[in-house]
Amino acid sequence: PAVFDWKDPLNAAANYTEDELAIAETAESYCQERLLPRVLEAYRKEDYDRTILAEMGELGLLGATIKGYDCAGVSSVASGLITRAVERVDSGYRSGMSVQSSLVMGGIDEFGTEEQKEKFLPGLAKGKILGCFGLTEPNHGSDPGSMESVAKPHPTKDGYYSLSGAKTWITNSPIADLFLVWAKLQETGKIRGFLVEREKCPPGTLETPKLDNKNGLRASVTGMIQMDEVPVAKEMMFPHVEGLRGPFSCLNSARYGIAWGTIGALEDCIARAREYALKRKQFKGNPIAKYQLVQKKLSDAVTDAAFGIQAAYQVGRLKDEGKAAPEMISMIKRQNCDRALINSRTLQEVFGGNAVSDEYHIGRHVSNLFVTQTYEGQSDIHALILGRAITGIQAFV
Ligand code: TGC
Ligand code: FAD
Repeated sequence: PAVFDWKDPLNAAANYTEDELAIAETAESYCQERLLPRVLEAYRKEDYDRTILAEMGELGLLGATIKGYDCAGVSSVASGLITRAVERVDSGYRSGMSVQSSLVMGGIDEFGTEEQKEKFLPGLAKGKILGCFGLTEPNHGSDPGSMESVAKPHPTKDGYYSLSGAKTWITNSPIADLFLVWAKLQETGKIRGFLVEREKCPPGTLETPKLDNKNGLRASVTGMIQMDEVPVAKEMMFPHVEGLRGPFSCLNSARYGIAWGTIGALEDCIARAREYALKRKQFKGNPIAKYQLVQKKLSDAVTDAAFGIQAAYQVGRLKDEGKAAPEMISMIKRQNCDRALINSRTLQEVFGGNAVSDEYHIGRHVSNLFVTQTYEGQSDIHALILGRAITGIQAFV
């Protein structure tokens, strides 16, 4: 007879291939055994351990959908399962991985020259080179098309551009070796992608100050990229993509991953709240799990998590067939981030005063999930992307 499993209510596991199940198992074991024991200290000290990316690289978890260049070449569903496993522990750990895998490696794989791919992808795949993605600027977040960063012909070095401008809220920037920076080419006014290597920047041209004292995503390092006439060889520009299509194509993969990941975080909240509700007794020795109001909170969260996984799965299969429209990704990114945030916040109530202690983990997920709802297109921006597709009318400006 069919059995209901609260951990996988719609039996999503039946959809996955043997390979996908094995990859999910590897990722889950690594995350629970190696990441979970580190997360509280990392979060308290706002400290990201860069060896995590090397460990993930060893397991083939970075840039996992890329074929060749020492990458695993797995399906989009498998990469979603990896992301979900990592974010079950912490959204910040998933963030560090997403930037490396989807935004930097994905960008190079899609738009880089063969030389750029051979030079950077194998090192990025092993976590030996650490990447970051600079799109957002202090004055331009939701509207990156208005960016001010500029690439001019270098005044003294032939064959080089000179990059100037500032990027902010950049995951991994303070410790990154390689910067995928988006700036407008002065000659054309069009946005182009540039690969900037920290070690090649003359002193004083590139600064990456850390943004301290965040109240979310503290296990991930975030900073600025300040560029003052950084010399970049012309062959370090992506040759064939111009305009916002470049950065947004990278974002399609990262946003897809966030749709899986945030459900992983919600699933962790569910498991912890369920366990707590079964153990905690109030009023005549009853476990609080006996009370209807508590059961409803769990039912809502379990339902949203199950629907979220099914939707992400569907888009993953379409992605591999080349049939995933960006609006589908906006839909699952927005819905899963919003539902994960709302449900985790409601489940926080189940823990009573103990929710305030970080050892119960729930407060950390709630704070992190606010960030996931904000970056890679805030939820209202994704609503407007969907609204434009539904009505044909642009609402941004
Ligand atoms: P719009 O007119 O819509 O488009 C301009 C050009 O871009 C193309 N395009 C896309 N191409 C591929 N995939 C997509 N999803 C695309 N969306 C748009 C479009 O076809 C067009 O191409 P072309 O060739 O005709 O020029 O541009 P717009 O300026 O009106 O865009 C508006 C809007 C709001 C949709 C867009 O600006 C937006 O999505 N804003 C949100 C900004 C955002 O997501 N920033 C993310 C920064 S990176 C980050 O947060 C990383 S956090 C990572 C972590 O730590 O995990
Ligand atoms: P704003 O654009 O100022 O938006 C503020 C509010 O106004 C939002 O609610 C927004 O929805 C709303 N709003 C704006 N315009 C409209 C409109 N037309 N209609 C209705 N509502 C609107 N960026 C990178 O490039 N790389 C990274 O690695 C990266 N990592 C990040 C890590 C963290 C921890 C954080 C917090 C951010 C990161 N970001 C990164 C930046 C992130 O993508 C931006 O914060 C996000 O795109 C929103 O931009 P903003 O903060 O400038 O908000």
